[in-house]
Amino acid sequence: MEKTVVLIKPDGLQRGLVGQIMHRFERKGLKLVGVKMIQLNDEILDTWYVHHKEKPFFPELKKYMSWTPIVAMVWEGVEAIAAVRKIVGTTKGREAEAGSIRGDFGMSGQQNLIHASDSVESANKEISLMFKPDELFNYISAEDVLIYGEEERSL
Ligand code: 3AN
Repeated sequence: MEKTVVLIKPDGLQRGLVGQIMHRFERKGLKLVGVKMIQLNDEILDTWYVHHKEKPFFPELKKYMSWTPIVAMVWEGVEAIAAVRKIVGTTKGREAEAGSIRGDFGMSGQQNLIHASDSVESANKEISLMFKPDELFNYISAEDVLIYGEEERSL
């Protein structure tokens, strides 16, 4: 099974969308294996968004991401990284597919409510930046047998 990091960004928290956003992943059949609130600082954001460091919007992005605490989560499932990115939608809310979180709740390319890991490498990096090993949980969910076939459960 894959693990992927989802952040509910300051606009998602301020707009009271935490419950609705988490519900999207729960109803899909993904398993919540870690969750906490955290205040992002310069040190984390410089590493997190290293690929955007030279972009003109970087200072504004950092200001926005540290405006209030965020909600950080780890969701687990078969090919969870791609499945979660589909539910999140493309970067700009106004262009994102209807039915996706960004498509349903947002208009902005910056204030786009949510972050989701885009590869196994970024998921691993983001998990280690956000969570200590004892903040992630391995447990059996009664739903596992309903959500996956027997072979998929060992993926
Ligand atoms: P995604 O979150 O869809 O993977 P990335 O990784 O390209 O998109 O961008 C990371 C974050 O940087 C976005 N979620 C958004 O907040 C911000 N961002 C990306 N592109 C822009 C832009 N052109 N102007 C302002 N902010 C941006």
